[in-house]
Amino acid sequence: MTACQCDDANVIEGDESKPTMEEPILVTGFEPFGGHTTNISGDVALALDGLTVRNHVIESMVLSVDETGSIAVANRTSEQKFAAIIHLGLAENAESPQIEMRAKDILDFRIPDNYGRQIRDSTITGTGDLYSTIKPNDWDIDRMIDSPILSNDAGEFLCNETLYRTLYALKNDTPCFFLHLPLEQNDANGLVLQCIDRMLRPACIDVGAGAIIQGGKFLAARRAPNEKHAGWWEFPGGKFEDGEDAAACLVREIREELELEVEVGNKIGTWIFDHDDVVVRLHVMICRIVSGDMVLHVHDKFRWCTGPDEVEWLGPDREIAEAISAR
Ligand code: PCA
Repeated sequence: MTACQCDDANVIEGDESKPTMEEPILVTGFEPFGGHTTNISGDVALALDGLTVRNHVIESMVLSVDETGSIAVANRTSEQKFAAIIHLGLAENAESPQIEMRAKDILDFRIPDNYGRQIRDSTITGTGDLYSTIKPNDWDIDRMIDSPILSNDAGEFLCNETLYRTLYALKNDTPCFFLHLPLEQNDANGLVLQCIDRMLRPACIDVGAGAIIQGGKFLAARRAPNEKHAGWWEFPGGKFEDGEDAAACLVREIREELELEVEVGNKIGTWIFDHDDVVVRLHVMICRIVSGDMVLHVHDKFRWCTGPDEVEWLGPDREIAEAISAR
């Protein structure tokens, strides 16, 4: 390589003024309130201050449990852009962490806030409920730390008010939601970091993966040397094209990759897998060959497997092979 080519490779045009720091992530918790002497949400926020997720530094704030606290982040968003905003609060009666998807346009305090304010049966703006700007379908919630659940009810107190005021103020698509934490859980810090990672990672790409089954065995194919992830074994398939579902995608992909005509049967399951540069949602379907003689186009080898341990699987495909074998 000449010096010139080498230089070219490292120069990104117009990059001189680009700041090296990415936008920060804002994590907020609350001070204790009601009869509590502590509040896990404020403790977690402080514990994460200064950590880095996907190249973004976490900045934390502990909010007062009153109107000033509820509006603090809304005010900050007018001056500063964040890569993601996650509000934390204590849900004293919850058994699991709750991913709050909705901020209700309601205030109805059972107890006064820390300033002595007690609002009953009132709205916040009168313009209706607002919704968190995250895509939980891309999160693989079932496999997250401490089994969080999706919730549509953030209460009628300060947590709801804070989420509402922040969403109302946000003029862009900054991912933002509220995580209610129960009084006790195993790893609140880990869950919050995992939520932040989910907020910052790319959207899922839907991919069909075919479990081609014949004579009690299932087909594994090895990615050819010139393909991405060369040498790893996988279930044949590929990205959904516009308008396709998993079945239509698999009929087309298996025709293109293997020159086989297949009939698509039941779904085995869905797996979300983060390859770092892309996140895929694999829709794994049973396929049965109806005609054709196999010709490999993107693979260099195939094998009919009876169990999950016979090849070096790519990403989640080993887990998928286990699920198929267990049937
Ligand atoms: N939880 C309260 C307000 C502050 C907090 O941590 C709530 O659920 O509204």
